[in-house]
Amino acid sequence: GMVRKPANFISSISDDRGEELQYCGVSISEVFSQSVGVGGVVSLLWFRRQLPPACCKFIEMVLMVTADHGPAVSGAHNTIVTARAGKDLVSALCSGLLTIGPRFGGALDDAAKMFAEAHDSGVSPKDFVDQCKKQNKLIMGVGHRIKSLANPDQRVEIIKQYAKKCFKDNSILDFALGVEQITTKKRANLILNVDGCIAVCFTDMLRSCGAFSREEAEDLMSFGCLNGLFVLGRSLGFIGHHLDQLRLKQPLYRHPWDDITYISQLA
Ligand code: Q5B
Repeated sequence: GMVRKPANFISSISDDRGEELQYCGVSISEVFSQSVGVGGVVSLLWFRRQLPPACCKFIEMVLMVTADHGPAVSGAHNTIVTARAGKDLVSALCSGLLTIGPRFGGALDDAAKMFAEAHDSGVSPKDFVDQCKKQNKLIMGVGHRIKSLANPDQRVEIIKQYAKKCFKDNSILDFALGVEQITTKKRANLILNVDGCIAVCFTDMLRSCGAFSREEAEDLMSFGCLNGLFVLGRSLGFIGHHLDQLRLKQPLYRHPWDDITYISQLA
């Protein structure tokens, strides 16, 4: 008989071959007739399932609170400098995205891992903070340049309140808030930050919403899906900054000499 040539590619999230485009088996007509929203589309394409409405709404809230945090942060700054150097939208966007990492915006997956592992091990928040200090490890998802106990981050409040109201379990969030109580005694800006708060609430959601086995939830986190949420959300802002610079007809940026300390000397 005929032997089918083995395929070079395997894909499981979308299909455009039939009459209608499908996102994980759901036709594009149904995506609209069932009003699944952006959160529902993310849930189909990233998690390959239709998550309950409270989870889809949470995904949308995460995208909304991470959409922008002003022109001064690393990523927006890069986007603006690139736009002003005359580059196109995709280049300016990518230049901004490439700054997302462990210090800026890309701490979510590691924060989820650190807090979930610590919580699951049964260690107390105080002992966890001490262990990290002993190992000289920063706690991912803790600390902010400008936000502090005296200047709380409303984004964190919004996420926290929603998780408390809508998720069946908040144990990782509660553990992280216990950690925050200890770290803020050392410095007022060592708060649970926006990356950390989203990460712990998302982990509680993945574990308690009933749509994932524990193994599936762990896998998703190891694949980097939480940083993906920040990347997706902040892309909205970076594109906005690119368009804004063109609208404002901003010239090439050159950093002023008097704001650079030149220390070049022969060693
Ligand atoms: N210390 C965020 O640092 C920042 C500590 C800590 C224990 C910690 C720092 C950090 C972990 C990574 C993280 C996400 C670099 C941040 C974001 C999105 C954003 C951004 C925006 C947006 C800030 C001073 C002293 C030192 C440190 C100690 C600091 N962090 N100890 N665990 N996590 N956090 N990133 O203020 O004894 O004096 O030597 O790496 O979660 O990116 O808006 O800007 O939406 O765009 O520069 O919100 O916290 O302070 O690094 O000079 O540290 O605090 O060991 O202690 P800073 P540093 P000592 S959210």
